[in-house]
Amino acid sequence: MVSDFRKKKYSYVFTVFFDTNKSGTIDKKDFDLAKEQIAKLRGWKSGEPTYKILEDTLNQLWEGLQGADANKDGEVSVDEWVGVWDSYAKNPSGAPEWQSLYARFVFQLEDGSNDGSIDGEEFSTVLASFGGDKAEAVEAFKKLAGGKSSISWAEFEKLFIEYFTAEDASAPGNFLFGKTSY
Ligand SMILES: [Ca+2]
Ligand SMILES: [Ca+2]
Ligand SMILES: [Ca+2]
Repeated sequence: MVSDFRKKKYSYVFTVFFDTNKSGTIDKKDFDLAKEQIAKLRGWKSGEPTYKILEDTLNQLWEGLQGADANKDGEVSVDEWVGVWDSYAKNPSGAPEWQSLYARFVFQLEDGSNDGSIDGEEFSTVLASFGGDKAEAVEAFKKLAGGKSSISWAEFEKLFIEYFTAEDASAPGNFLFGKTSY
């Protein structure tokens, strides 16, 4: 049984970051659109190595995510999505590879300066590019980082697990996707 709180968190990531064309389900088209959005944000052009890495990573994520398509209709519905993250919450270390790939992908995407840590500006810029509220993301980062100016990959990794597993509304990981309340 998935609690309402976790369901809201999972659904938020579904709607804002995965269902990029807002069709109500996730399929390959969402990944193609995400690729264009991210490439535009970073100024990466088709044919450049950075663009190729982005493309390969998104393809790997989509490939992995298809394991969530329980009824094999080529799309991942909200219910199917909630199901995979509920399984993740039960055993994060035994989760399918794409879920940890996704954590690394978000970290690297947000670390725009590529210095191994994410600061509030980097965080809020990326979240706003996906349609999130920038001011809210700045506030969320403060809670996420516990008052520090940046977070490392080791910290991010723990916060990522916390986002998808925590039932406690005050856990810092809840702020990982730039929202201050659910
Ligand atoms: Ca979609
Ligand atoms: Ca499906
Ligand atoms: Ca950085």
